[in-house]
Amino acid sequence: MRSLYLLLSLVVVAVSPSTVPTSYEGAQVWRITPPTLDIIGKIKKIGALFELDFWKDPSAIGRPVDFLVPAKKAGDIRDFLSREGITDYKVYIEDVQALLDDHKSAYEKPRERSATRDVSSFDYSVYHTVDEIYEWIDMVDSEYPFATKRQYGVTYEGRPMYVLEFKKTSSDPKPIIFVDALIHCREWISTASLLFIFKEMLQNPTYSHMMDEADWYFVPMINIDGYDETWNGDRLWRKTVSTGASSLCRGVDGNRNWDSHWSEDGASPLPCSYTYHGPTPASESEVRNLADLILSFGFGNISAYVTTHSYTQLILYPYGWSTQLTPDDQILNDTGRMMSEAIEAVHGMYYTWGPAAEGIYVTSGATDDWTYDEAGVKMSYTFELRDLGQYGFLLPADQIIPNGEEFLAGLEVLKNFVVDDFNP
Ligand code: 0X9
Ligand code: ZN
Repeated sequence: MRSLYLLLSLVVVAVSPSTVPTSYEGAQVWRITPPTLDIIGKIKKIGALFELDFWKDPSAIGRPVDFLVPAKKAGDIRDFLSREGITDYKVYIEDVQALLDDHKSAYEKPRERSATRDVSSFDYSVYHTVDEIYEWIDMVDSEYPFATKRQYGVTYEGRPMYVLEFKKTSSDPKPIIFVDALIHCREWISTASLLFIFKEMLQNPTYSHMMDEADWYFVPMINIDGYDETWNGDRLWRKTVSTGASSLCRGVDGNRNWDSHWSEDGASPLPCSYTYHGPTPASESEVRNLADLILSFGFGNISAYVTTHSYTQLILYPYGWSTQLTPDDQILNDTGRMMSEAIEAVHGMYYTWGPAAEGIYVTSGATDDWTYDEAGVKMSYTFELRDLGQYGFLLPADQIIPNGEEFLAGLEVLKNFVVDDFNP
C-alpha cells in the first residue's frame, strides 16, 4: 500500500506543472571536450544512464559537451567517469542556483521600471513575461498600420498563438521572410533579441529598408506554455508541457517533433528524455499549428526561414537528420559565411556556420529540415545565439541588445540575399 502511494505521488510530481520554482541547489554544469569517438560514445552512455540534461549534446571530437549535474547525481557521475577513464572534465558552471538567483534578481528589478506602454518606451534590455510579450504584440499591431497580429491556433494549455505580419504596401510582390523564437522555452535570448530587432526595423531609419524590401512574419513565442513554466516553475524547462496519457514525464522536444524524418537518429523515443520526439509527428499543437501556418503560404513561397535558439553562436542549415548535403548547400554556406562576417563586424562575436548534422550533431524532426523539404524554403536557417557556455541559457540581460544588434546584421545579409534572388 505504502509503495503504491509512493508510486502515485511520484506520478503526480512528474506530470503536474510546477507550482513552486524548481530548485537547482548544488547543481553544476560540467564540460567535457571529447578527444576521441570512444569518449563521445561513453558520454552518450552516461547521458542515457543518468537521464542527463545536455546543455550541449555530444557531437564531434574536440567539441565541448555541457551537461547539468544535479547535486544528488554528482557522486555517481564522478565515479562513472573515473571508471570509464574520463578524467579530463571541468566544472563549467560552479553553482547553477546562484547563477539563477543572480539572473532572477537582475531581470526582476528593472522590469518594475517599464511603466509606459508603447513600442518606443518598451524596455528591450530586460527579459519579458508571456503577458508582457502579448502586450508588445498588441502595441505593434495598434501602432503600425502595416503590422497585423494574427492568431494561428492555441497552445496545449489554451493560450493564443500569434504571428505578426509586417507587410508594407507596394505595387511589386516582395519576398517573404519568416522568423520564429522560443520553441525551446528556456532559450530566452531568442525572443528578447528579436523584440529588439523588430523594434529597430520599425523605428530606426537605418533599417527601414528591411521592411520596405521584404514582407516579414514573426512568431515571437512558439512554446508559450513552456515559457510561462520557465518564469513560474522551472527556469530550465526545455520541452512543451503536454502530458501523454501513459507517460510518467511531461513534455515533448518541439525541435524533434516536426514531420521530417521524425523519430530517426538524434531524437529520443523516451518520454522522460530532454529530446523526446513525441508520440506522433507534429503531435504538439505548438508545432502542428505553426506547420499549418507555414504551409498556408504555399510550397516555395517563403524565401527565408529563421528559427532562433541559443546557445553556442552557430548558423546552421539543413540537413540535421543526415550528413547528406542539400542541393542548395553552396548558397546556404556562402550566405552563412557572409552572415557570420557581418555579425562579427558588430561586436567581434564569432558564429560558426555549416550544415546542422556536421555543425552540431545529428537531429531528426527539427524545424529547419521540415521548412526546407516540406515547405520549400530554400534559405532555412537555425540560429544559435550567444553565448559559448559561460552563462548558457542564463544569459545576462545586458547582452540582449548587443546580441540583437549582431543578429540584426546577420538578418540584413539574409534579406539582401533573398531580395536579389527573388524571382516572383
Ligand atoms: O538540439 C537542438 O534542438 C538545437 N540545439 S539547442 O541547444 N538549442 O537545443 C540544435 C538543432 C540542430 N539541428 C538542426 N538545426 N536541424
Ligand atoms: Zn534550442
